[in-house]
Amino acid sequence: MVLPARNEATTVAANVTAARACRFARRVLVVDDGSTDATAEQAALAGAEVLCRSPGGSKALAMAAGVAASDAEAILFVDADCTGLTGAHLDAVCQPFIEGNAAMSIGFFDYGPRWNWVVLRCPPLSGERIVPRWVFEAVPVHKLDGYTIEVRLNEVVCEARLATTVRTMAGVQHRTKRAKAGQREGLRQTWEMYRALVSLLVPVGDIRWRTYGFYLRGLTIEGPAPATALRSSIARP
Ligand SMILES: Nc1nc2c(ncn2[C@@H]2O[C@H](COP(=O)(O)OP(=O)(O)OP(=O)(O)O)[C@@H](O)[C@H]2O)c(=O)[nH]1
Ligand SMILES: [Mg+2]
Repeated sequence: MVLPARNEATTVAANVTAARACRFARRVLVVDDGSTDATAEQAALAGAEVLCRSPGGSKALAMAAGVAASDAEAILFVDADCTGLTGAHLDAVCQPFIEGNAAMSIGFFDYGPRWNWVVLRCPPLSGERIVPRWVFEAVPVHKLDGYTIEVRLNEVVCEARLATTVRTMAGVQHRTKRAKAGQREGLRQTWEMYRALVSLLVPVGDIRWRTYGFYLRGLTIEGPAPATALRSSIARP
């Protein structure tokens, strides 16, 4: 399991605890580059292995470093700024993957009944997802660019015509950039993130959007992941 984290001292420990409680987690690896707060210390105290890299990276590069440091055949990525996340949520996200029903299984934040329906049917940008290692490694190095990594992972899965499952993680949200950096700086960072995502539309052909037809055909929307464990038929590995 890989958690990219930069300046997430407020939430990283809770997310490491959730990650460690996931029944499918073998290792919990936090990749920190350039945090100026106590992210690394908090992560280690909560029981994660912490990989400290030099500043100047990006979310995508941190994820790549986490994958490189692991020998797992499948990687569960979890953002370190989630709130309300539990091991049971992560178990439920992993379940369709473990059962062989999906090549990529994704957990979505809980936006409430009206919006969840819409969000679950949009191309997923959520960081909480399990993929086979080869899917991550299939993203060319020059495309490991910050916040666009989720779109790149979607693209690999779509191109290979593989199945995806998505589900809402009940009660899970995250600290927004505005909560972390203040209104003005947070809005600037959010703008930069969306600018990077929209710029994927140009030049035409960088992302083969028509593959989303295959995504939707291979998509299964699962019931919400509960915050506490339900009885499951999956044996603990
Ligand atoms: N190591 C590392 N982690 C990063 C970097 N940038 C973002 N992250 C982490 O990646 C995760 C998601 O980043 P966020 O900035 O919250 O992005 P987001 O959730 O897509 O966007 P918001 O909706 O604005 O919160 C968080 O755990 C961040 O700490 C980075 O440069 N290095
Ligand atoms: Mg976030």
